[in-house]
Amino acid sequence: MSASSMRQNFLRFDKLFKAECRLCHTGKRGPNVLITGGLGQLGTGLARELRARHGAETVILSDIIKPEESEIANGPFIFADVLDFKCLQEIVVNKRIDWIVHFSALLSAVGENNVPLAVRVNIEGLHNVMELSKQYKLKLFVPSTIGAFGPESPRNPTPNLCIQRPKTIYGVSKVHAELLGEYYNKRFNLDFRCLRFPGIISYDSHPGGGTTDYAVQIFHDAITTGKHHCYLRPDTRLPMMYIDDCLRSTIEFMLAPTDKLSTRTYNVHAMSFTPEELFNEVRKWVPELEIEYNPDARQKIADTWPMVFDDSIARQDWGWKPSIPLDSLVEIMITNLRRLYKEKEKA
Ligand code: AKB
Repeated sequence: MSASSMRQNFLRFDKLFKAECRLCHTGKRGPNVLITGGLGQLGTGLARELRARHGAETVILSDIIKPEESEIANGPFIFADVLDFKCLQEIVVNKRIDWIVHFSALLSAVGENNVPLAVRVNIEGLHNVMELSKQYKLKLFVPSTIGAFGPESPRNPTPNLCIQRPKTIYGVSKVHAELLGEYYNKRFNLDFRCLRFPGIISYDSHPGGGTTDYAVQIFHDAITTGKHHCYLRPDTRLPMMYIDDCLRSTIEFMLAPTDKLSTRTYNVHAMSFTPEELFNEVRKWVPELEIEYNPDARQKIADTWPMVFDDSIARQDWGWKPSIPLDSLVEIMITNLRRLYKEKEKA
């Protein structure tokens, strides 16, 4: 993104944030935000973006795992188990929380390996944050996913509203979240907002056990071993997005005026590629990279997911537009990972 469009985005967010501040406790600063599952792939990045605009103290990262020094260097961190309603309630009250961003969840591949835990975290945990958000009139963001669709859904493209019969516990839990959130919105006026994300690609944080993880791992392998073992077939097309677009979509959507929203759950799209297409792009930077395809259980999951997302409703309603295409994504990943691995070597 160019410096002038970054500046334009910043000014636009700033105006929307000021409007938001009139609605919450914090007077002139931004809303107080609690991020659950904050040490996963998206939490620290979102905290960094929000803190840069409105001060470190306004965003509390939470998780049940012990943070690295670097993850807590720039603002508050607190232990929070989403299965413990009282623990969450105490944080909401004591820290005067206005928004919850509920990232805590088991993703598609790990969910299949531990269904009871996925049910607890993804469904019971959601019930806790939803009930709390209703009681304390918080704004609640819950990410959904391309995994909320199944083989009966149209797959190229997948519209915002169509049949959803996912075949993973992750997908089932996300459809449950979408429906319950929309119900709480209509029934109790809960300000529930939900984006369906594609596979998210980032260099400074790791995805935690999804079906789209290969699209991050291939970059690490390109720089370290020069060989990538891909667990999907070369022609498996899936929607993907660079993390900066994902975080920007979250902030823009959270700040979108209510009267612009014709629904509470939106598809967001950026690009769509196969492992072979990604491999060919990465090889422009690392010509010696090799790939071997050994499809495993994740292939079965990917075969039921959308190939291309139709996000026209998000574009129409609140102006969603991705800004990072595949070639830029590959350049960002390779140059930053080269730098990070060099720094690691020196340390
Ligand atoms: C997964 O692969 O499970 C996630 C997702 C697409 O929601 N990355």
